[in-house]
Amino acid sequence: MIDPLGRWAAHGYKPDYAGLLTYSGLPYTEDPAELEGVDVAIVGAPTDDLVSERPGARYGPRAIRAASSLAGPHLEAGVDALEALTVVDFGDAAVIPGDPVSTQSAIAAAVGDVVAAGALPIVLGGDHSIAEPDVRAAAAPHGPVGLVQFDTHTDTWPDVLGAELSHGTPMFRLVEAGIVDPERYVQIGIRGYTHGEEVWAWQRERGIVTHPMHEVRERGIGAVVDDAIARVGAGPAYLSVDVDVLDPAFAPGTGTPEPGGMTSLELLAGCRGVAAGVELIGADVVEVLPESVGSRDITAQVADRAVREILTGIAVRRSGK
Ligand SMILES: [Mn+2]
Repeated sequence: MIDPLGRWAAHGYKPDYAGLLTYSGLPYTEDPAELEGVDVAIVGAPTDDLVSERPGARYGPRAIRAASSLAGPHLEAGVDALEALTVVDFGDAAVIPGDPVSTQSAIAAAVGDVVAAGALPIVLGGDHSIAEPDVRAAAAPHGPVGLVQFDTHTDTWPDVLGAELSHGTPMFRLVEAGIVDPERYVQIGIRGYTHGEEVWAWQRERGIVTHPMHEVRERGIGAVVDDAIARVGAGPAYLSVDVDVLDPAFAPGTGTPEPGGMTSLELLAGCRGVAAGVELIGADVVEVLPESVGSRDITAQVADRAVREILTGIAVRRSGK
């Protein structure tokens, strides 16, 4: 285990911009044997080989690490997740650019190491295709799992222009493979002009619940998240956060931006609510394009805070508060 505090150890913290870059300055390891006793491990999945529109999500994990804030108590929740939980940065999966099949295997292997150690993986994307190996590995000990997805798009197309491996298809593939239980699968924030009746028909037949963005606008994020938690119910569940659920004003750097989305406040409250309300077995935050026009670290900052809210929700749930 490498302690990034390094030469600043005597001070108890280091300048944010100096020293080894890890998530929130957490200890770093790539050795699965060092995951013993760890509650949560951060895993990077830097790949964007399977996008249908703008590339650049391969730079997401580094940007999120660089934007990550230091440990400290959550003002509203009253817990310091990084104090309450043992969290480490497990580094990046050994992605192979141009070989998405090998990349997916590498992501599943890294997430599998975390799961085998009894820790909970939080995966930094990467485009949304990484959800397939993430959920597959996280669900392996459990059988079919629940899923809460914050997203503009359902990502339940059978193919995109004939391509079955795509960031538009992971949720279709996970349901069809029996890894996600469609009756415990809830989507929040869906909008835009891309979903045809064939998508809704496939989802309806399987009992997938959608809370579109206009419902979030009308009822508020709290009511929608309460419904999602009730629908997922007891039993293991995964949380997948596509930052394109945010309005591009809050997340300009993403692969398929769609105006009319959530504010940062709504998404952050939603992430904490879901993580505190369901039996979480893993999470990912995807589609951060830090090099996109107008993005720089704005999108990475909100992605980092989404991770922190998930960690806070986990800490709240485990504290029994
Ligand atoms: Mn998506």
